[in-house]
Amino acid sequence: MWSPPARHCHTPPTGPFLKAKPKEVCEICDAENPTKNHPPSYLTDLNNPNNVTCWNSDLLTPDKEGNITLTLSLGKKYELTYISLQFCNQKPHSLAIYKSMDHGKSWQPFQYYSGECREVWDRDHRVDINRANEQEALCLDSHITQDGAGSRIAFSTLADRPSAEDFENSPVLQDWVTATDIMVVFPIKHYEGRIESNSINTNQSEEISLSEDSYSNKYISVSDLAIGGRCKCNGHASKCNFDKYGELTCDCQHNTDGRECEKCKPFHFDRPWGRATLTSANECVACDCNLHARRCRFNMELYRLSGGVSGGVCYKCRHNTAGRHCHYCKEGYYRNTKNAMTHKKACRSCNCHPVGASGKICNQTNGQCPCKDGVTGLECNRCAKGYQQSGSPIAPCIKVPRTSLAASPRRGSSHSRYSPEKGYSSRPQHDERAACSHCKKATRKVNMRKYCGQDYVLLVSIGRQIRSSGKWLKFRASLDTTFRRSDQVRELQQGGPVELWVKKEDFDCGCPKIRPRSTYLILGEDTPKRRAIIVQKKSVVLEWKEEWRRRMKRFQRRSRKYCPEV
Ligand SMILES: [Ca+2]
Repeated sequence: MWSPPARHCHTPPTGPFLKAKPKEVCEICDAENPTKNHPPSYLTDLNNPNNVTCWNSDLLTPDKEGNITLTLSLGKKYELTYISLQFCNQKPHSLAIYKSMDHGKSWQPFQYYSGECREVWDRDHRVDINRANEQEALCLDSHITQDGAGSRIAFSTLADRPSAEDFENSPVLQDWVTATDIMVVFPIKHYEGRIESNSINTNQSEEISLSEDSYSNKYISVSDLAIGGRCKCNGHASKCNFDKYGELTCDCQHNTDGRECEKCKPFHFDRPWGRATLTSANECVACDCNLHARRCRFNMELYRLSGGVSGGVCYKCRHNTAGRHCHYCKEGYYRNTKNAMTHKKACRSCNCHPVGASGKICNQTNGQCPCKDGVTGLECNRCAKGYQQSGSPIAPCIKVPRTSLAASPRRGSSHSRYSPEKGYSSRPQHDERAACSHCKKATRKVNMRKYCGQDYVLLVSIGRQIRSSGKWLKFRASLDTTFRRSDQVRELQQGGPVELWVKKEDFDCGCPKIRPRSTYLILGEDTPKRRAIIVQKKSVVLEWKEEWRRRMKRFQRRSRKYCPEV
């Protein structure tokens, strides 16, 4: 940008005791000679009034084309408050200040100066700045018209901008004052006329005197270029440091990142990035992925739907989880409630049996696979009661023929054509014909006769097994509904705890078939045991279906008439 001018002339300062007007002195520049060079470093050295150092431009000769420019790279984004230039001789008639926000790729005007704005810059002199055009550059002539302005031209970036009072809330002005580079342009064209009126002495002597007509405005000479501003960190840092590449970078806080803290740190995308203000730090917040994801993104729609609480969406949930927050198990897996959702083993494989199940996807909450007809078990790996293995992969379990029901279902594994690797196993309740021969044919239906034939009819929820003593298995239970009252039941509290006793040999044979955490309709006879409902030979135990309730209510109403006695 800068090359040493061939020759410079200046008028030495006038002392108070010197009456004669000093003569202009010209000298040949010499980059090697510290007293005769004028490098750009003199723009930014310490501005000492007793030893003024000046940067000088090329001579503004008529044949010169283009402009004299001074560019300054700030290296990163700054928010500028002022730019000032101190001139060594007469202030130039015209100059322009441009700024770049993209390290010099593009430039936009910041401020113009000229005695003839229209002629030199094709701009109106001093347009009004209002809230609609706060990023418009002004063209001023104050540096010429105002007396006592001295040899300094100072541009205040926020002067005359209406939103300056509320700068923190004005993205337009925050953008306006932001710059990575500054360029000052002195248009040569403007000097042409004057240069022509002064011939340039080509004498090679080192010091020459010229006419009194000042020659000093034929080159630009600046003693000080000062720029005021702060490292732009969007309110998220209190200082800038040099990073490992030697570049000035904000010391970002509030989980922000980037040279200007202009974005959120990785994995902190639960809320949109925002500039910190006087009232809010606008901190970036980490995504909630239950420790199953390392990456996430922000979704504005979800953020709005949540009422401005959370907009993070997790990427690539691991450990067989799924969902925005990796908060449930993916298809083919179900929740292992023994572990917290954040645990690596929060989800278990469904492991649905390839033959017994009609699909591979189980209930995501309880792990129940979809079983084919007659198949039971969480993984659909055995035949239900009353069914036996068929050997067909389409209907692996078929109903046991009625004739054999009273006895015991045949074990079908001996006929099975399944390979052992597939592991399809039958776990019949009745292994030995003799062992379960005491079981009578199971009742499937309750009629008025059966209803009347028992002391009580109760709806009982079975809890966990408590202990087994001798031949009895005991379960914790609660009395849900009394459809038919008896002497024993009168003393039991509705909804209160009772025990259910079943003979171990009956339970093992599945007569009755009782599973914990299920509800049963029990028809039975009073026993001397006060707090226990004892399942006996004559008892009827049926897994409860809610659609039976109306029928039970009807039996209850009719019981006075139809049942001989209570
Ligand atoms: Ca200087």
